[in-house]
Amino acid sequence: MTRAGFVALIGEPNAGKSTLLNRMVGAKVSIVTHKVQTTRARIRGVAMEGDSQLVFVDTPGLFQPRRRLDRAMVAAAWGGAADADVVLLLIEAHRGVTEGVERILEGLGDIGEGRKVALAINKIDRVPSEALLALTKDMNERYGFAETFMISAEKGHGVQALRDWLAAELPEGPWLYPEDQIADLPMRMIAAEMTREKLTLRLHQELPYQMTVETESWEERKDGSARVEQVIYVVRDGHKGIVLGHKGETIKAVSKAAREELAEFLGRKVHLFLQVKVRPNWLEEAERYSEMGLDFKDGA
Ligand SMILES: Nc1nc2c(ncn2[C@@H]2O[C@H](COP(=O)(O)OP(=O)(O)OP(=O)(O)O)[C@@H](O)[C@H]2O)c(=O)[nH]1
Ligand SMILES: [Mg+2]
Repeated sequence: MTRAGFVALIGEPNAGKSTLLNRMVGAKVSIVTHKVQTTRARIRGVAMEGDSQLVFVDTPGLFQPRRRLDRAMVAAAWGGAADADVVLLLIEAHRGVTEGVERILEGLGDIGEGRKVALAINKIDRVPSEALLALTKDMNERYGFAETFMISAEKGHGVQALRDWLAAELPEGPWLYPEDQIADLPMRMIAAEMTREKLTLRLHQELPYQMTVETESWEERKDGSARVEQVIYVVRDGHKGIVLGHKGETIKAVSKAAREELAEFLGRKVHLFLQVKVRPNWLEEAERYSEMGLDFKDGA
């Protein structure tokens, strides 16, 4: 008998949700940075475990939203939890029960009805194991988790046990995706995310949050390579200068890193062309949100 279902990964920004999704899938389908609020929309990755097909749903981090984009991201995250068969809450071992975690636990009250909610204490490589028992106890006194796992998404510790448990929890039924599919995200969006990751890693302070990347054209060429054109939207002239960098050095380095990653992902040659456009109001434009896979009205 086969099983299949959705596992939503929720948690504060930076908890390691995208790192865990990539590890489960065995490929990098969701971008990862050391900065908070990296993931902006729901990203599905597919993993097989025995006869079970686990569809992991990576979500934006849950935090107190201020701007329109924040609200749309948080709505997408809770929406992912509400649609899932199993919800997995990730917290960071070294940070413990933060105010942000407390707020998420309040929010879980409603979502928890009719679905299993499990806890994953992530980044256990950063704390001594004695600390984990106290944290497990504290969290389980606050919420009735079906199970608690101690993992390191980055190093892989504890991940197989989590996988086995999830595979057994999913409802019986036919698989939802072809067995060899690893992501449910258009290639042009994966490509735009790769460029956004490289930019985020290189740019400082607020800039990554005020920037978005879209794939404008994708052409398959006769020689088997792909020609990809992307636009980086920023809100100010000054930001454009920063993204370009001295003598265009920054954008050149970003373009090279993104092109190499995309070529490796596709297993063929890629020609990547980046253009920076100043668009003071992109954070208020419905079209930008739909390109990211977000609901504009949720950000109202
Ligand atoms: N030490 C350690 N670092 C980790 C682990 N898992 C993730 N990280 C790091 O934590 C940072 C955030 O990881 P992400 O996977 O981007 O976190 P996220 O929860 O998806 O973050 P948002 O998309 O912003 O909500 C990155 O620098 C990761 O390398 C872990 O098990 N141990
Ligand atoms: Mg993420």
